[in-house]
This record gives sequence, C-alpha cells and structure tokens, in this order.
Amino acid sequence: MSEVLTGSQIICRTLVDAGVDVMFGYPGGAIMPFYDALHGHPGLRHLLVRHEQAAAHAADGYARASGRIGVCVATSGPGATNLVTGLATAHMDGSPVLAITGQVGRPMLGRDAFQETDVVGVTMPVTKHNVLVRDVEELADDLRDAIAIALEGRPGPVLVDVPKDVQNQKGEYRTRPHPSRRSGERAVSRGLMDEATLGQVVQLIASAQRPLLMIGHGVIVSGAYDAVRQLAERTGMPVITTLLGISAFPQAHQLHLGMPGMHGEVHINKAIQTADLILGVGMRFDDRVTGNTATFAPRAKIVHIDIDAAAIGRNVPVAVGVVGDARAVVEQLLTVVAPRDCMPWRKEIAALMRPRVEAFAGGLSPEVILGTLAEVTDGNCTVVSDVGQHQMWVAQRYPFQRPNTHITSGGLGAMGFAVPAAMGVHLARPGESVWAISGDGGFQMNMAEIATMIQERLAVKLAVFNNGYLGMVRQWQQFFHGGRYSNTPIWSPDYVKLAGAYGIPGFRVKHAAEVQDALREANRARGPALVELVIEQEANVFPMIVPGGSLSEPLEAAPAPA
Ligand SMILES: Cc1ncc(C[n+]2csc(CCOP(=O)(O)OP(=O)(O)O)c2C)c(N)n1
Repeated sequence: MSEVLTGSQIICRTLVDAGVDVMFGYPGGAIMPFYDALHGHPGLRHLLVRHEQAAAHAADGYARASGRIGVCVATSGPGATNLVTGLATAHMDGSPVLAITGQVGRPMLGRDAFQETDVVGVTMPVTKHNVLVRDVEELADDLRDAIAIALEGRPGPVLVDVPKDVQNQKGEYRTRPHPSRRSGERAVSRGLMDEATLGQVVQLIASAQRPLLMIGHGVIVSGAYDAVRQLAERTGMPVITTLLGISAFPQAHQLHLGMPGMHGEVHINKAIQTADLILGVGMRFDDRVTGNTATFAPRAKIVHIDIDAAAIGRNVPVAVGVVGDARAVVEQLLTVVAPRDCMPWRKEIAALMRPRVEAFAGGLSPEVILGTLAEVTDGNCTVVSDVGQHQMWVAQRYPFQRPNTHITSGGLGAMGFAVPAAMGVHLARPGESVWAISGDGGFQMNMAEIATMIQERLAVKLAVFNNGYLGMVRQWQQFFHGGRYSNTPIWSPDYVKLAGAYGIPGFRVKHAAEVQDALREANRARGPALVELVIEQEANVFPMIVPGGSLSEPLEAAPAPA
C-alpha cells in the first residue's frame, strides 16, 4: 500500500505503525509542521514538558520501564541541544530512546540560519545512530531503521533530524512489514555459546571454590530474571547486583549479597577480592564497580557474558567472553550446569558480614524512610532515584522485590533525572505507585516538571531528601578536600509552599514518627504529591572506596582531616 503524505504525516504514520503511542516534547519553529500533523493522529499522545532535557529523561524512563522505544521531540537549535544530557544518559545506560528534532530548511543548512545547530554532529558521541533526513522519500525508512537500531543488541538512543522543508514535502508512504519490530518492542538476538565454550564455563562453575554471580542491567533488559535465579539456586552462587542490576534479583533472597563497588558493603567487596570465579552477566565492570582495576578480584577468573562485544575485556581481563543475550546464554547454561550448594563459601561470606554503619545518628534515617515507603506502597512501587547520597541509600537499603522496579541514572550520573524519568515510568505503569526520590540539589534542577505532571495528569510522587547540601560532593569535600565546603551548601524554597503553588499536597517531615503518615497520604493522593524529608545535614554514605582505590580498603568512617 502506498499513499502520498507530507513528511510530517509520514513521521506520525511511521510512529503509529511502529507501535508508538506516546511521546514527550516541546514545539518550536523548525518542528511546527510535525506538531500540526499531530492533530490528525489522536492515537499519538504528546506530553508537553517544561524543558527538553525532561522530554529525553521521560522518554528514557518510559523505555526502561516498558522495554519499548521511548520517544522525545524538540525543535532545532536550543531545543535539540537541550536533549543532549538525556541522550547521553540513555546512551550510557543502554536505553532505547528515539529523538526527533526539527532542523532548518535544506536551503538554509550551513548558513548559520536562525536556530541552526548541527545536532547530528553534536549528538554523534551520545547516540547509537543519528541521521539528517535529506529527502522525504527516505524519511520513513530512516525512522524505521533508527527505531530498529535503538532496540537491537545493547539498546541505546538514536536521533532523526528532519529539516522543516522535508516535513512539508510530499512523498509516498509505503508500509514496510517489519514483523519482529512492528510493536516497537525489542528484537532479541540470541547469540549462544559453542560446545567448547559452554563446556569451559560449566567446568569453571563446577570447579570453583568461591564463585560469584555478578549481574547488571542486561539481566533486566533481556528479562533473564527467572533464568538467573535458577542458575543461582542450582549452583548456590551468591549474587551481586550492580547499581543498574538492582531489582533483577529479589533483594531479600538468601543468595543475594547486594551492590558492589564504591558504596558496596564491606563483606560484598571482600567476597569479590576473595572470589576465584566471577560470572558477570549483562554488566560492564565499570570503575564504580571495580575501583582500581589493577587490584580488582585478584584471585578470580572472569567469565563475562554481555550483548555488547565492545564491553568484553574493556575494563578487566576475562578468561572467557561470551557475546550474547543474557537470558539466552543463561538459559543455555541451565541445560547443563550441575547442582551444587557452595555452602562453605557462603558461610565464609556470612562471617565477613557486620552490622551496617549507620549513616545517621538517629531519627529520620534512610532505613526508616525507605522501609516505610516499601510498606505504604505494599511493594507495588517503582523507585526512580536521582544522583547523590540518597541514590546510594536507595541502592543499599530499599527492599526491592519485583523485577525492574529500581530506575536511576547509573553511567552518566545525571542529576535532575529522577523527576522527569518518573513521568515516563508512570506512563508505562499507570496502575502502580511511582516515586521519584531526589536530593534538594537534583530536585531543583527539574522541579518545573511538576507543572507537566498536573497538565498531563501524571500522578507521580516526589520525595526530596533535604540536607541543605549537594550532599555527595560535600562528602567528598569533607573527606578529600580538608573539609572546605566550596559551593555545596544549597538553599531551597519552602517545598510545602511550592507544592501549594502547584496545587498539590505537600508534606514536611522532620521526625521518624511523621514518616508513615506523610508517605501514606502522599501515596494515596489521586495526583502528584510532594514529601520533603528534612534529614541530618552532614550524614555520609558508608562504606566508601576512595575513588580509584582498591575494593580491599573501604572507609567506614570519615578520614581524619589532613
Ligand atoms: C548534572 C550534574 N551536575 C553535577 C553533578 C555532580 N554531583 C554528583 S552528586 C552531587 C550532589 C547531589 O546533591 P543532592 O541532589 O542534594 O543529593 P544528595 O547527594 O544530597 O543526596 C553533584 C553536584 C552531577 N552528578 N550531575
């Protein structure tokens, strides 16, 4: 079938045919034909954000929560450049986001036209693929290819830049059957191990005295939860979840240890330093996990399974590398791996455990806040955390039970992520509680999105851990810069009044006894609600590995001033 449509109509039709029904964006001159064409496609819901960065983070949150392509739209120049942080976030964390940007008309390209920015050049390093569409006849295929690229293999962001005159140009629209991709869902490539490699990995698992299973975001992306759990239970291998792997394994499972690396518990990092085998699945061995790679897991052979060939051997030397989908490869392992229980090793790790170093002297502790949140949401909650100390407390202490219920900016560590990303998560999971947990710094970066939540009816819940500081940076200044707090004290508005200005319920909590009522009422509210948690100002996140240090040398208290 073919019809003659304008470029803008072709964009809409291609999106609809790819299964897209929602997008986040902000209009402007160079993208106006597309916004006009939206009138003809009521099935494409467009949510108007307050800043294009939020559109990209929201599309990312939607993509992470749904496994489908997340779409954001911006005009040329400043609209497009405002997307960059969101695209870089999605790029680092492997999230399938499609950005559609308007561009100045083709005759104006390269002439410093009003709002002309070479956005393909600007976003080259932070996208998996990008393209400037030069003719309407190529538009549909350029979009389809971009969506397919975003979803295949290690997912990632793509950008399609469409000059204004191409949006107005008429061309033929042909539907192209794309069976595996029509729904906008991820096409799984099922790279499997050959017999020799499979035998090698099975032998390594059978003969190891101290094996560990270290799982990351790839387990969530590929839906490998059941397979990984079976592998752990069959072999008794203790399980470590990276920051982005959190919630890929039940937090309270007896084989679950927790998060490794810079803010990993001491016994977890010690287990890594003692292990003789690490089976890394769908993770990158990034520097926040490994510390100094020269001292990382000195006794361990590493088997690394990842969909991204470039990740294997990049940071740590591997004994066996397997390029493949986490679920497919772990399921293949399950066909042959023999049962064992690793009891002596598990006891050895248990003996290393000690009571957690409390971040707060008392009162309103992260345990109380996060434990209560899990309780009042009855486990039916996705937590979207921002970046900083609160993010680490969530990662260390929230009792995640269900898969993919922890969403955060891991690789880029982009403050301001949580509030807009939570809007995307909410759209993907309208029936569930979605809580954005931010610090007072990160919250102030994108709090303008409360207006979006109201206008678009998104019942996102907002928790602000207010310590009056850019806490994580203040902690580094305390530890490593002689306690000189340079530009980390940060003033906040009255958050309860702010909530009032937006017409949403607002709560200020200063004492542990007030936590439950505030969180419960906010959670129960029909629309968005905001809870400010006034926490101890100079609390620190422990344990901590000094940046670039060895996992064997954790800090469990602030170092003495130099
Ligand atoms: C966009 C951006 N700018 C700067 C940083 C550096 N940074 C990392 S954590 C942090 C402090 C965060 O403070 P806040 O949001 O108040 O959270 P807290 O650490 O106090 O929990 C900063 C400034 C960053 N990660 N992202």
